[in-house]
Amino acid sequence: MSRLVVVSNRTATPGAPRSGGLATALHDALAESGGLWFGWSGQTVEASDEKLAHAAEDDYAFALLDLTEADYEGYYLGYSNAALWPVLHYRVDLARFDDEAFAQYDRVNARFARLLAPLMRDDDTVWVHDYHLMLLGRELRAAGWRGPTGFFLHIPFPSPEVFTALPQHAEIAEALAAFDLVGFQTAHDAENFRRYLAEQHAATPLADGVVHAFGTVLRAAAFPIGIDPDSVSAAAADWRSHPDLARLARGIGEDALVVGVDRLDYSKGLPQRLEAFGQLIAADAALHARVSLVQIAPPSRTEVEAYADLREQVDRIAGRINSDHADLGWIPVRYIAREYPRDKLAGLYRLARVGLVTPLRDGMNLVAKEFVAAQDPGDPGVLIVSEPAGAAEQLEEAVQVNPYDIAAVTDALRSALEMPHGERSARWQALRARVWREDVGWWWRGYLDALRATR
Ligand code: ADQ
Repeated sequence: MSRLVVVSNRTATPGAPRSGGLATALHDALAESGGLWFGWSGQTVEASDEKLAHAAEDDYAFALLDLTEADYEGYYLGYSNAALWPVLHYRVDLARFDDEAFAQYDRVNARFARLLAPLMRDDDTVWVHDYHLMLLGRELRAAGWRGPTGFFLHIPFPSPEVFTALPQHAEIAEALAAFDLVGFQTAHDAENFRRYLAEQHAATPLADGVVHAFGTVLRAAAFPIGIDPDSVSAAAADWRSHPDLARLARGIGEDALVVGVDRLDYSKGLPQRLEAFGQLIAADAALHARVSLVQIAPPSRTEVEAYADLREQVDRIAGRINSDHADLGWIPVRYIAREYPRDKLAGLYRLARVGLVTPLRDGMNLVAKEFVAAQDPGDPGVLIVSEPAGAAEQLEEAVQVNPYDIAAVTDALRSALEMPHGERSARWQALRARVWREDVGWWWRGYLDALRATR
C-alpha cells in the first residue's frame, strides 16, 4: 500500500497521549500504511528559517514547520479565521477582507508545499485537511507532484451566492480543482460546491460527483466524519470515577440536566440557545429547581474581534438568566468557560437528560455524535440538534430544530424533557446504530479508498 502523507494546519503532538477525535483517527490511518504527518509546530518565530522539526511515532513520522509572527497574523488569524471561517459559515457580515492577509495565506500555502515536496516519495498518497490549506494542491502540482492528492473540508461549503462574497473565490476554486478528490461533510456541501463550479466556471458535471472544471477533472463528494463510539461509551459508563461528576449527580438527584458543549464560537448559536433555555424557565414555574443547564464553552481565537464580542454577550445572557431566576438552592445555568478532558465530557453527557446541540451552522458537530455514544442504553437522554449542523443529515431521529427560532428551541426542550421512556429509547436505538456503523474508521477508510480510486 502506498504511504500516506497527511497535511493539516495543526497536527497531534508527537509523543503525547492522543486526546481522541481527529488526532486518533488520523493516527490510525497513518499507522496502517506508514506515513508522514506534516503541519505547523504551533510555534511562531520572528523570521522564517525554512527548517523542519522531525519526530517519530511508532509507525510514522512528523515534520513540523514554524510560522513567523506575520504568517500567524495574516494566514491564520487574518485570512483563515477572519475571512474563510465566517464566509464558509454563512457569516459574511463578520468577515474581514484584506488583500495582504490573502497574500500571506498564499505564501504560507506555498511554503508548506516547498518544504513538503522534497520529503515526498513517488508512490505517496497525499491527504490535505481543512480551510487553512485550500491552495496547497495547486502549490504541490506546481512543485512537480503528480500523485493522488485529496482535500477534506471540515467546515461547511456555503451556497454559491455566499461563497462568491469572498473576493478570492475564483482563485480558491481553481486551486481546489488541482486536487483529485475534494471531500465534504455532507451531500449538501458537495452539491453547493458543484453548483458553484457550474454557475461561476461553466463546469460540466459527469457521473458520481465528478466534475470537469478549469481544464481538469476532480471529484466532489460527501464523507461525513464520525467518532470512535466505543471509547466514548466506555468513558461515559465510568463517570463515577470523576469526583466532581459524582457531586453533580448527587446535587441534581431526580432533576433534569440539559447539557451543551462547544468551543466559544459565533457559529455555535450560544446566545440563542441560552435565550431558549431562559424562556423555558421563565414560562413555566413548575420547572424551577427541577431543570438546569450546564453549558461548557471555552474561549477560542480570542485575538479575532468577533470572538471577544461574543464572550461578552454570552456572559451577559447567562448572568441575566441566573439573576432573574436563581434561588438559594438552585442555579439554572452553570456556564463554564473552560476546557474539560474528553472522558469527563463523556461522563457529563451520560448524566444529561437532554443534549442541546444548536449551532447556527456547523460542518458536522462531533458533540452530537459523542452525546449519542455516551448514553445509558437502559435510560437514554434526548438529542436536540439543529438542522444546519452537518450531523443532522445522518442523525434523523434526533429532535431537529431551527436554531434561529428561539420559540421552537424552547418547545423542543419542553418536549424532550417530557418525552416518555419508550420514545426516547426508540429514537436512541436508531441514532446509536448510525453512530456505530458510520464511525471514524468508516470515514477515513471511505475517503482514502475513494481518493485512491480516482487514479
Ligand atoms: P469544531 O468546530 O471544534 O470542529 P466539534 O465537531 O463540535 O466542533 O468538536 C470537535 C471536538 O472538540 C469534539 O470531539 C468535542 O468533544 C471537542 N470539544 C468541543 N467543545 C469542547 C470543550 N468545551 N472542551 C473540550 N473539548 C471540546 C471542526 C468543525 C466541525 C467538525 C469537526 C470535525 O467546525 O463542524 O465536526 O471539525 O470535522
